[in-house]
Amino acid sequence: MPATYDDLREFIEQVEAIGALRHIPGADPYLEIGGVTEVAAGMPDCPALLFDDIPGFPRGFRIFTNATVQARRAALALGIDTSLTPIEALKVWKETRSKLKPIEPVTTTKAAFLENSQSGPGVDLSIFPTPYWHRKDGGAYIGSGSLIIMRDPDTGWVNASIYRVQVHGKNRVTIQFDHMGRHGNMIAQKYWDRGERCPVAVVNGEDPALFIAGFEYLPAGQSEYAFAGAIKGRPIEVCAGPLTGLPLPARAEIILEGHLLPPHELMLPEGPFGEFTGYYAADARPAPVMDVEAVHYRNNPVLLGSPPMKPPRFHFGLPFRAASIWGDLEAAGVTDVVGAWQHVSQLMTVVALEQRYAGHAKRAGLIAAANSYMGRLIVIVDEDVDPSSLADVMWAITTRAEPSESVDIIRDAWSSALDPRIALADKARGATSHSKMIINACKPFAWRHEFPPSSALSIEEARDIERKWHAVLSPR
Ligand SMILES: Cc1cc2nc3c(=O)[nH]c(=O)nc-3n(C[C@H](O)[C@H](O)[C@H](O)COP(=O)(O)O)c2cc1C
Ligand SMILES: [Mn+2]
Repeated sequence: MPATYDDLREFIEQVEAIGALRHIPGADPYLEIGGVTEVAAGMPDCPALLFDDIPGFPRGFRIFTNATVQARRAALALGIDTSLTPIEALKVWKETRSKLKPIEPVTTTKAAFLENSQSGPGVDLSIFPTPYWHRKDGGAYIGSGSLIIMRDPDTGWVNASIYRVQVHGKNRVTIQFDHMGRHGNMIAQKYWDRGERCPVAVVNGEDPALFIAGFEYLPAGQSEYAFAGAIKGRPIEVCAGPLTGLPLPARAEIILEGHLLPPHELMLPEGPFGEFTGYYAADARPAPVMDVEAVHYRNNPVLLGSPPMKPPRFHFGLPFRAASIWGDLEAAGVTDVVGAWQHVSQLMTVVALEQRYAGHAKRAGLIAAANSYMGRLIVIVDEDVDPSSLADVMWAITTRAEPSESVDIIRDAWSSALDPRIALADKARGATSHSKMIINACKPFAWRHEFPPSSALSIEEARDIERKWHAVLSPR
């Protein structure tokens, strides 16, 4: 069943309907909204939060956070059955994702975001509550989960992915590209190379299918809009922005239009900004500047806020990158994989498989390690271990792995300048790789049948007991 919401507001209603929304009046955008978001994301049920009555701003100018930080709401956003366990839901997503057919957006001239507009000298971003998320941040960020829209001047390809957006005064923002290979940077560079400014739009308060699409690694030339359409099983409606002509999601909440200035004209110090590792890996650095020349917003606009937080809190309660790795393993011909997961906000990858031949587990481990961005720890477990349960995984490591035999270290592997454990001097000379540890926590292949049997219930047995004895074990 595909996702049924048409915009962020309808998603918020669906979150409310499953009892997962909390209304928070009166919180201050300076650190308090960020603080409440972080505390709530650390609670067992990680509720979603809708902030209103924000001091200094009109009632109705709202901020929505923790949208998809919990597994059930990540499933809701994808239109996956919310009664599935997290690992079952991820499996459904892995299978759906491999078969998704892009659905191109359709154009409309009726856009909700045109209800209110500012332009030229009338642009004033200070009318929106803009959180200062973490204490050591370099400023307020209107874009923590916002889509950046640009069009390739040669091919017409429209890219729509997430880069953070810091506010610098009433009509200026910076956009941060982690590296030069970000599609937004590649497109902007084409304009800059011709001595032109790059038309750009920042979409704040997009629906969660767009939010998820904006995070996917899609090949250059493919549009995140079409991927979001595929998630929903119907096209995203877009409307040409009055200033840039860029296609913009018609039902988005707050949209900034303008131009990204060539770096030789102006750059501004950006950040620092609390990162998903739970650290500030870099100080303020120069970033491209967007002159905001028009702003459009719906009545009572809702900003979608998704600040990075200390692990295990993460933007997505289902580890989507683990679904990609699971798909990569299958594509590489590794059979019998029964599950994949990531813990510690993507920094640890676990693959579960049913060992069929000597070296099978290591084969999976090497592929998973190669594709684990910034992840130092990769663990392979047998099929009876639930990779989504850190407790189960640690049980396997401490009982089935022998450190002197079961650990491999891979050097000079994929990380990033955000890695807190890479020395600043190394980063400065571009040495941002790190080492990865693969732990084979499977029963030793050669004597797996003689390995002491587990005394625990199987996953199915435990599930049957829970079903039968539910009323006694969890009385309402
Ligand atoms: C909430 C959130 C914030 C992100 N912030 C940034 C950012 O500031 N800079 C960046 O380069 N990537 C950021 N990313 C990662 C990119 O969105 C992601 O890698 C995406 O696939 C890049 O798309 P592209 O290939 O079209 O450039 C963020 C992702 C999420 C979910
Ligand atoms: Mn892209």
